[in-house]
Amino acid sequence: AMAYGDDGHNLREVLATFKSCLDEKSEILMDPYLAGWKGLVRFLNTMGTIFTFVSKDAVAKIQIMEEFRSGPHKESYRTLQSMVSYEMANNLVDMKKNTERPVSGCRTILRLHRALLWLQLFLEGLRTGGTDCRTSVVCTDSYNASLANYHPWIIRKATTIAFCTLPNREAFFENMKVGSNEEAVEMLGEALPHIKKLYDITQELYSRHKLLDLP
Ligand code: 1PX
Repeated sequence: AMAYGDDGHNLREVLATFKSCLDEKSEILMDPYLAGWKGLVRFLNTMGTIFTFVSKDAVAKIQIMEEFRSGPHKESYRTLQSMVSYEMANNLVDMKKNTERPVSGCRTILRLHRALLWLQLFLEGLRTGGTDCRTSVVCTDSYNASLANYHPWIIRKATTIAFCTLPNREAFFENMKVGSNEEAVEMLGEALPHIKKLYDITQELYSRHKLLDLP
């Protein structure tokens, strides 16, 4: 398999993409937000085929959003804020399950938003964990504190099994292609506040519009 970073990408660049999401009005730009997720999926694809079920779902959601971004209302999907205004004003958001409307951008982004909390917790755990910290434990704890609350039993089970295959912290940092362990820790310390900010702004936006429980 091609090692991560061979195509000129590394995790530093991926996380920097998230940093570039905020515009001058503190709105979250859709294109770099999706580009950030695509970079994470590329990284995930180097972690073994056991994670295929995860990357497939992430890719499907990215594609839904890319279709909105290239469709007739693409300007309305320029930022997360404009998406929420547009879909709410045009009654495009399904508040109940099993209705006939097509999937909304709001519910699709909500899934990625919840995954962003997992990412934040996981990276923070990697950053502050000792050299002998177990990444599978850090990953499971982060998952249980975030996404697991929204997943059915079967997904939680599959996810927990896949986490057991994660390499140790050193190999993980090696795979990130950002230099020494110390440099990886420093890079994470620089990137995490930006990810947290994106998460907090989206959380506030969704909470204000009562969108946090979209089916
Ligand atoms: C240095 C760390 C970088 C690691 C990068 C990993 C990027 C992971 C990208 C994961 C994106 C996951 C999106 C999941 C969205 C979701 O919750 N989907 C569920 C609900 O969707 P629905 O449309 O039905 O309402 C869906 O059921 C999910 C199915 C797949 C399981 C998702 C498990 C996510 C676990 C977190 C990622 C683990 C990767 C660990 C590798 C270090």
